[in-house]
Amino acid sequence: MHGWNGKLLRVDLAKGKAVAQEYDTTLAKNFLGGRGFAIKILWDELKSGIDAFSPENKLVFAAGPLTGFPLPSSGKLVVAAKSPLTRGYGDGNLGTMATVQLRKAGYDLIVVEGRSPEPAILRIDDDEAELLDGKDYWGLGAFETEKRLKEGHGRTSGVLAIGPAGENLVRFANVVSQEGRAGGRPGMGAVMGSKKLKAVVIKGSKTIPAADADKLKALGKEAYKEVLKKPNYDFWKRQGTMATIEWSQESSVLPTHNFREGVFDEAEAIGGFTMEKLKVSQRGCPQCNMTCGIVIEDENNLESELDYENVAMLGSNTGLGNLRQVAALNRLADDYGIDTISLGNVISFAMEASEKRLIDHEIGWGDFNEAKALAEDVVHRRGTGALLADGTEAAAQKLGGNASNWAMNIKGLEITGYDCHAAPGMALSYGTSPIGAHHKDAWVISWEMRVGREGYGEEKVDKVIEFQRIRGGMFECLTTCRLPWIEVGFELDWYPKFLKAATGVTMTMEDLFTIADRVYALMRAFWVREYKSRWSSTLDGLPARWYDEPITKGPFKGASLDREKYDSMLQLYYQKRGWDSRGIPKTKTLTNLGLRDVTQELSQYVKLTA
Ligand code: PTT
Ligand code: SF4
Repeated sequence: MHGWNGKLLRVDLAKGKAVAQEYDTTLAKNFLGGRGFAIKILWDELKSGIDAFSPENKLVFAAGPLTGFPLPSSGKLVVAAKSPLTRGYGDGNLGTMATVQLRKAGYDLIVVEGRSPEPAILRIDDDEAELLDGKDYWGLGAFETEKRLKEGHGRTSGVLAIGPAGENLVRFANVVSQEGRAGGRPGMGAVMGSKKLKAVVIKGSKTIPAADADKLKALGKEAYKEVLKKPNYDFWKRQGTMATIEWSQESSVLPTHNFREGVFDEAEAIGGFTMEKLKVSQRGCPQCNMTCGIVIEDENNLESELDYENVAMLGSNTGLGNLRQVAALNRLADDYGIDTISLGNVISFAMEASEKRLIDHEIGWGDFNEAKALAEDVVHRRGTGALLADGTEAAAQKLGGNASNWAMNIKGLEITGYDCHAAPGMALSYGTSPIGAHHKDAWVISWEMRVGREGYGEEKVDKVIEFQRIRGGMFECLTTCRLPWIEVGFELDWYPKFLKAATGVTMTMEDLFTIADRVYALMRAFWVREYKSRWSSTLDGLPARWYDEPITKGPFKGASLDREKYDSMLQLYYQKRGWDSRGIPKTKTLTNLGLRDVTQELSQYVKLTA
């Protein structure tokens, strides 16, 4: 094989063993890498209905066929498992040196199974892989863990770590690297914690085999130059994703006060231009010349790397209009290893519950000190924090009444930074995202603002599917960053060329989209296998707030979504995907995608439509 190393590292934590295994070329060609590898392994190897925190769950770290080569923004890694938050398929994507080192060590992925009796560190150094005692690291933040591991194993090592949130099984704990790269929103850090795996430290020194190394090198050189030439490049380097704050405010989609509103009175104070004045440095993922991690000093004069989602969810959505305070919450989340998006959601949920006097805890909108104390309590599962550590869906069930109407999640995963009262296309994107509410698969909102936001027409369904194929399929399987394409206009047709030079395999965009559809059908099958007869199209529905509580401010005052029209859009989406009216892939669809074996297993749990 070229491009792919053709090898995975299987780690059995209970036995304390790590074994290299070769994998089949059909896995590479049919599933490509990253998310594709992860879902295929989780589908094949997990039993239906296991507890996500049991040793039977498996944690997959998967790179792709372009990872580690000198190609634009190719230093990314997918981390996946059955999610403890949603109880469905969960994954995330982070930029990290660990992914480059993994590929240079000769592997494309790591599959971690079982549970270690004591805290452990997985060390990989080319062909050597061993489990080290992690007791001295347990309880440390992700930053200190990485620092110490690099001191012990070399500064160029790649490190993936969890913080106390993962150790304490907070259901939205994630995996952290490089003090500001974090991934695995649906609790991948908690799965790592349940396995008592504190960190992975990787060093590799091999050359990744390319089909045409000279061609790949030349293409990479040309591609990096092309990125630099793009007209939006300079502005991107100034503000990165943070420019979205002003855009969201102008578009009336900036989540505010637990998604009650789409405009925030203090948006300017947390926006991209304010951030520019506070900027102290800039960081990024390996292999990238668009480095978008912009660092400011927080309330305590400590460095914090900001992104749009972090600031929208910890800022406007909680009513906090002070960027250095938002940065302090963001830093706390990175060091403790907890997802900023869900953290912002649970804090704003608590603020609303407090306002409605449903909890015995006083916390007002924009109260930084209370928000910080609550975040600490979530991480350590104390008091109201314990209620919130399982996510808004579980918290709303415990509160009862109509709390689930304003618990802002879909399938249990908290909604990311776009209010959809007046954005039905984006709402469909959230509803059909394969991991629960996330914008990563189909960020159609910017397109939707241009074509007319009121409509529920077919073109919106088509756009959601098109974006899911490109972003959720192609980029997540190639495991490269999608931002060069979406943010500066780096053309998509580079990717089949990179793939050909790396692997020798010719794939058209259509071929890549077929892989994307296969991966989507399998992710959906995974959810259905977990939910069984409880699966229905209502799981792709939206929180009642977006239908029943119109926004009261800004240019879209009075707007809310129409439930019937949303449901019709959803049915059209299913038809176009070849899924039935419950949102379950039909036998014919699965068979056409080469997933006949999936129909056999799935039909044990639900009746499939021909
Ligand atoms: C992603 C989600 C996002 S999406 C953000 S900011 W964004 C939040 N970042 C967090 C963080 O930081 N710390 C933390 N403790 N929790 C966080 N949770 C949130 O996680 C990130 C960039 C960004 S910044 C985005 S959009 C793009 N995402 C990509 C993706 O998903 N796939 C892909 N092929 N390329 C992408 N490129 C961009 O990467 P999840 P990162 Mg992230 C600190 O994890 O679970 O996927 O959720 O990885 O290395 O930090 O880069 O405005
Ligand atoms: Fe990482 Fe940003 Fe570069 Fe993407 S553009 S690879 S998120 S630094």
